[in-house]
Amino acid sequence: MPLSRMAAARRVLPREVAMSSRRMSHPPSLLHTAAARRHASSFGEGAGTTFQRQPTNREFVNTLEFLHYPDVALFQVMDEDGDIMDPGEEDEVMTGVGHEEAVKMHETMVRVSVMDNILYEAQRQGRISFYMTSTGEEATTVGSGSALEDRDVIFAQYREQGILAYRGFTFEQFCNQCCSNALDPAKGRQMPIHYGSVELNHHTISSPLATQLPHAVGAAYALKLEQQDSVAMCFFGDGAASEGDFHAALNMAATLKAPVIFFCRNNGYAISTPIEEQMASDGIVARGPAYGIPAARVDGNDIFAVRSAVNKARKLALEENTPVLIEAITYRMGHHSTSDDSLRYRQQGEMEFWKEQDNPILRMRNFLKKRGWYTDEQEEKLRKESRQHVLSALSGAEKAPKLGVAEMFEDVYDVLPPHLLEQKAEVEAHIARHPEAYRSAH
Ligand SMILES: Cc1ncc(C[n+]2csc(CCOP(=O)(O)OP(=O)(O)O)c2C)c(N)n1
Ligand SMILES: [Mg+2]
Repeated sequence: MPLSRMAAARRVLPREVAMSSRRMSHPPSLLHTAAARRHASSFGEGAGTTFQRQPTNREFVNTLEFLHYPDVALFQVMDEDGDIMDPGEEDEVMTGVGHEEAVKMHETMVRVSVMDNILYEAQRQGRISFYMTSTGEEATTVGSGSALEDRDVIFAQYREQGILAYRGFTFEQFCNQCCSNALDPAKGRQMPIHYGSVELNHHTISSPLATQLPHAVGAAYALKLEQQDSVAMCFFGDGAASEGDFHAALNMAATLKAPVIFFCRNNGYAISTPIEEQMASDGIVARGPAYGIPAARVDGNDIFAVRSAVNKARKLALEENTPVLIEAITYRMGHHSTSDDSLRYRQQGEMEFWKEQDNPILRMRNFLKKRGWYTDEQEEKLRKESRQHVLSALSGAEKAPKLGVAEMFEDVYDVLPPHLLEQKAEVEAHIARHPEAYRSAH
């Protein structure tokens, strides 16, 4: 109530008054305020029209109460042992996942985790310049992928390789991007892990935090105007939710009624900042209703809970033309990036504890084995094959040609502006002075 009361102080000037007042000598705001004051109640007749305070749906009370947001529970379908918690409701909560889809979800998570380990090590060996693993968070992205349609457009932060893998992005494509070679669709002009795919409806990742959120709202609004029957899916981290763009995006989406799913991977850290130092609110979920957006919190290590939540959010977004916010509680089981050493700010053994205690891949494996849908031998084989596949994709990507430095300056301007012409000449002169350091550049 206090929130809506604050909002009630705002008065709305009907369009006819706004139009006619322009012809009067009083400034419209003065005229409006004076007329509204005369009518202390919600409605009133004045200046030939009806004034109404917004929002209209409220009641008056005589006791002042401050609003406290209650802690929001986590929606869970499958527990840590891989058991469905409410078997009676299985069809409903598992949203029709059968043997084939469940195995696909599991195998995608395993493939991504194998790739993450190899590319992380590849950076340590100096073969690529940077990498970020999604270890421990595979269920958030693969579960989302399984709930969406291929025509839904994805806006990711940087730790969401799972959804690309689910949509069929190959190890070769991941490695070409990370090696910045000529086969990378961005022509090697992005840092590693800044994937993008036109074919898979995945917008290119952008490092400045939270910039993807307003972009996703714009895309969702366009999809709505074009009646595309698809949504924009926007991933972001708990840290990104502290950026101004987050708030602008939620408000814009709510007022434009854009079908966008805001999906927060709350993995407990923004680099070295733990969640409790980042915010005093009950996580991110509490912010949805503040903007008029339906919101839910799910167990992000439970792939069925994620799938079910995204599935329902998608329906809601399309049927009711509304944004939806999902907060998935998970845990970052790796360092922030290859530039980070998380042992400097989290306890020795913390990561290992979560890896064994609450690991989305172990949970899904338990589920599949209990159903007789998968064996340890199958997973071992998959891991071995995936390892070989990633290693060969990586060495292929390393050997592929790189594009010349001139490419850095192309595809943005039709005619290069003077400052870029100057920079281009500077780079070329530098390379000409040090040819031994730039053998692959031409
Ligand atoms: C505008 C901006 N500020 C700071 C950074 C540096 N930075 C990169 S990642 C990161 C933490 C983000 O944390 P979170 O959103 O929780 O994502 P996670 O890494 O945990 O997946 C920061 C501060 C940035 N990339 N962009
Ligand atoms: Mg985080």
